[in-house]
Formats: sequence, C-alpha cells, structure tokens
Amino acid sequence: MTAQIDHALEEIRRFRPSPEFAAQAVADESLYRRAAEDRLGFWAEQARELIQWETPFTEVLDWTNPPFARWFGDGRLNVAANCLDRHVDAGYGDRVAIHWEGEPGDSRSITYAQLTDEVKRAANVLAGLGIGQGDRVAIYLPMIPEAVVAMLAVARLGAIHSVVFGGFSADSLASRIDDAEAKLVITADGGYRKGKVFPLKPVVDDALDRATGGSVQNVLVVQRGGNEVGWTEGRDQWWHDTVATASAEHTAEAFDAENPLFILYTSGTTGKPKGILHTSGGYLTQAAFTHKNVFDLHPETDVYWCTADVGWITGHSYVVYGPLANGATQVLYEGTPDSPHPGRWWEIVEKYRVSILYTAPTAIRSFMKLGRQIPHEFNLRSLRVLGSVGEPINPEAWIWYRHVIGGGSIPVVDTWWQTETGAIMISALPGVTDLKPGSAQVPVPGISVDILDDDGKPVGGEDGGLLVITEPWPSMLRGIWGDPERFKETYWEKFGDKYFAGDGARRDEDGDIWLLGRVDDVMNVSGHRLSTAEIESSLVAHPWTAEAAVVGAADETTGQAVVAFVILKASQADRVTDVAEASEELRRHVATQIGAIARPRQVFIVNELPKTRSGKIMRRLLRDLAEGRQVGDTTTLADTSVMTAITEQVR
Ligand code: 6R9
Repeated sequence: MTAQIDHALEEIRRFRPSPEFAAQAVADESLYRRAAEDRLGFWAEQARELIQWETPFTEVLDWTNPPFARWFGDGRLNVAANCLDRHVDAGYGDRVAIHWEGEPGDSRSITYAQLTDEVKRAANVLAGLGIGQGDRVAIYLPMIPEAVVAMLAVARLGAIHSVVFGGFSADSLASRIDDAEAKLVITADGGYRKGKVFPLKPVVDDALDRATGGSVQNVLVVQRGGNEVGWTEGRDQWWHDTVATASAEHTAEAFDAENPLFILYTSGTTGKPKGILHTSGGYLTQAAFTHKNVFDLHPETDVYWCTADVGWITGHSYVVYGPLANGATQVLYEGTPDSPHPGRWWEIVEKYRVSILYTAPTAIRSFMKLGRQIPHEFNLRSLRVLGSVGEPINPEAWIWYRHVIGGGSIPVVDTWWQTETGAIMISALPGVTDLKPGSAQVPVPGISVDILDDDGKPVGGEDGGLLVITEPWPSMLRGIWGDPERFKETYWEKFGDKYFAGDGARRDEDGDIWLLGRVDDVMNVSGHRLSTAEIESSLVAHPWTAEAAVVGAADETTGQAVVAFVILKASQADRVTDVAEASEELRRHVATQIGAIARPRQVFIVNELPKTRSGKIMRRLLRDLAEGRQVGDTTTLADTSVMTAITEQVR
C-alpha cells in the first residue's frame, strides 16, 4: 500500500480533455455550477429528466429522521418499465439492449423489445408463484441474459431481489436466503467458467438443506450448463417450461419511490455480512445520471461493456439499472478473461466494437503481466472511454490502460463508490475534468464529501484522514436489512450526521482526492470486499483450529491477498503431522465455507499469535510478516518474544 502511494505521489502527469472529445461530451461545467447553487434542485431536475414517473414527486428529500432518508418520497414509478417499456414506447424497441457472449462462444443479441417481452413473461411466472410487492427473491445465476431478466422481473412486481454471486458457497447462500427470508430462488443448472461447467442447482439444493428458515417455496431453474441436477417435485420448475410459454402481456404497476428494490450482501467488520438495502427512485436516478455523464454515454452509437458480475454492486448499477435506464447497448460476457485464450476480452471488444469499457484494476494488472502483444492482436480502435472501479488504480496501471488498451489519448475515469453508496460518488467527468492518474479526483455533481480526522475535524494540507459524505445522496443505502441499529452504528455513529465510508483519503494541492484503502478490518481482494472476521470465524470452525488471525497483505495483482495465521488445537497435534497438508486443508475449507474468492493465499501454522496485554491480536505485525517486511514496533505485546518465534516458523 505505502509503495503504491509513493508511486502515486511521484506521478505528476495531467491529461487535458481533447477539444474534439470535449465538444461532443454529454457533460459540461454547468452540471457542477447548477449542483453547487441548488443541490436538491439539481437532483430533482436529473430525476425528472432521466426517469419516467407515473406520479411526479413534489418533495425532493426528507431528512427529518436521519440517517433514514427519503428521496422523491411522494413520487411513483416502476423501475423495470423505466429500463424497458419506455424505450420500446419511444420507438427504440429494435435497438440491441444486450449482446451476450457465452464463454464457449455461443452468443445472442437481444433487443429492447425482446428483453421487455421476456421480462413480462418472467414477471407473469413469478406472480403465478405468489411473488408480489415486498417479497424477497434470491438470484443465484451465471452471467447469462436470464440474470438481467430475473432481476427486472422481480423489480417489475415491486418485489426485492437479493443476488448472490455464483461463486459463493452453499453456506453463504443459505445464510443470505435465511436472512432475507426469500420465498423463491432463481438459479441455473450450471454455468461456464474456464472452459468447464460449474454446478449451481446442486449448490442451491445443498443450501436449502442448510437453510433453517424454511422460507423458500419454489426454485426456478434456467437450463444453461446441461449438467445433471436433482429435482424436488412441486418445488422446482424449469425456466424454459414456464417462462417461455407464459404470456408476454404484463402491465407494470407503479410503486412508491422508496419501495425497496434490492438487498445486496457485503462484508463488514464482523463475521456476518450486511444486507445493504436500496430503494427505487433515488437509486435509479443516480445510477442513470452517473452512467450517462461519467461514461459520456451516447446511447444511439455507443457499445458499452462493464465486465462486473451481476452478483456485485457494479453489476447492479452499471450492468443492469444504469445502462438499461439510459437505453444503452451493452455487452454481457459469461466467462473469465482468459477462456479459451488470453485475448478473449479484446476479441469481444473487436467483435462488438465496444466503445466504453468499465473494469477493475486487478484485471488491468493481470493483462499488464501478460504483455501488450496480446491486446495488440485485436482492433481496439472503437474504444473511446475507459473506466476503473473496485480499488485504487496505481498510476502505472492507469497509464498502461490508457496507452495499450486506449491507444494513448482517450479518457480513463477512476470511479470511487461502494455497495452502500449505490452509484458512483467520486470520479472525473470525461471531456470536463483534467485527468490525473491514480487519483479518483472529484465528487460527481450533487455529491459532497470531506476528509476528517478521528475527532471529526477537517484535515488540511496533504494529510490523510477519513473519507465522509457530508450530505445525503439519492442512491444512498436506506439501511441494513433487518438491523437498523447496525446501520446507525456502522456508518453514522462516528461523525453524527455524516456518512463514514470506512476508507482513508487525502486531498492534493489541486483539491483532487486520493483513496488510501480501507481503515477497518475489511480487505479488498481483486476488487472484492472480504472481512477478516468472516474468514477467521470460518477458520476456527474447522475442527483442527484453535485460533486464527487473518490479514490483507499487499499483492501485486489482486491488490490485497488473504493471509492467515493459525494455531492448531493441541488435541489434534498427533493427527496433523504435515504442516503443508494442514495449511492446504484449511485453505480448501475456507473456499468451501465462504467461496473461492475467500481462499487464503497462504495459511501459516504457528504456535502463538501476537497479542496486546488486553488480548487484542496485533494484525499490523502479522501484516509486516506477510508482506516480507521487517516486523515493526512490538513493545505493546504482552510477550515480545512471540514475534521472533512466529517469524522463524513462517520463514
Ligand atoms: C463499487 C465497489 C467498496 C470499497 C470502497 C473502497 C474500494 C472501490 C475504488 C475503491 C479506491 C476506487 N474502492 N472503488 N478504492 N478507488 N476507484 O467496489 O463496491 O464492493 O462495496 O467496495 O472498494 O475501499 O470502500 P464494494
């Protein structure tokens, strides 16, 4: 991390927007001016311009009961109709909504008219299964068009989706199903990943055996992998038996602007993931506004591609809701970047003439490692805007992205935001802002942020501090599902009425913001949030483990990597003779319990952990060790010899 910041500090390049780009850009300076003179008026204008309201709102923001915000509270809309029917009604039914590319090379292009019909059919099926306003539907699907259809069908009925990333384990899925008391699960038999079919339906079956709530009444299964699956008569139904034959007549009912739209689970500082709750009108407004202005979207001509999975917030806001609300044409890709060959992404860019690409620094860094000759085999000249999200992008990766992928002169926007913020909060606007590699730069128009010290005082100069959002924003989370106390505690207790993001940040002399990583026990691995506590509790759940400590160690490709230190139970000492085997077993265990993304890079078996006199594990010292540094100050340890012993065991 520090090395990365040092590099960033050395980077002094600035890139002015080219006059040609600026001349055609959808955004201009006036957005900042208008938002600065009347923030709420600005958001009201955006909401009216970008969204179709069945009942127009008269009230913009109700902040009388902080931190529970209501945006556009007396307005009514249907989110799915905003993403579908209205484009068809406006005459764009023949525009391609989704160019879908399956990993094995099969593909489908789906127009707005076709997508609308499909969502109406699915909505009819869901309604037939008893799904209505406020019901929760879990979605556990690969990156296939049906994932988008399922989300929009749920939204169309005023129900609430909870998408669970297809890489999560049966346990993780079960706890999410239980927490939200989902009535229905939508899944597939399996999907393609790295040239193989990975099973999903069997994981759902397993999850439903583990789920204790008994809330699930039906499972709707898309056929994709062709793998064999078990079947529970009466509960399970095939998508192609039901949706394909359902009526494509469905009138979208309008719901309140504050009707819940989705729950998305994300890691926090405790072992239990938080169900972040988002609602309709404000969320859609900011998703659409940022998608249009941050990516300079020209929906008639652009082909947009966000590589995120719909299982993450980026997939919600910038694969489903933002692009579809804006009537964009986009690419959806099922598989991994290197299947069946390392140039797969660039082949897709060439094939569909992608003009806007939105991806994560970890992906860029792995392409950097492979070398420029791979992207250079393809024609990437259609690209005109590049975006980055998920973690700080180091200036080297930024420059490589701009030059090797972007051909050297197109804008790269680094976008900072979170599951909780719902949409982009800090980013340059292409064509307007001078770009500075490594910095996320400035709040988008209508967003107010600050950097505070621990006591809530603004930090001056170049000192780092804590990033806060000082005013409520339209796409802000409305709470944590079922846990209003945790919502208040996590985000609002520290600074009163200001939202505490959990990220460190600093401002440079131009006022540009540099993100410095998480300040809590949340790790960022390949742009995915993982909690140290969650992985620790998974490790101690293993019968061999007595104690475990997990740290996020700097990693060249993935940003951070999970490194665990484990003390084995004395009673197991006879059974566990091979340390390498034990550590392999524990890595596997975490992957099965939580999901492959949580698998530790390393598990070190040690005899002791460094603790303070009050018994707190000093993760800082373990991080030094994991990153191969000289171990720092150990004077506050209860027993200062412990680190020497651990260092010997690890090295
Ligand atoms: C959208 C998303 C949120 C956390 C966030 C921060 C990190 C995201 C970033 C960034 C620096 C960026 N993060 N974008 N850090 N620069 N452009 O990633 O949501 O999965 O909830 O993660 O990711 O630490 O707090 P989410």
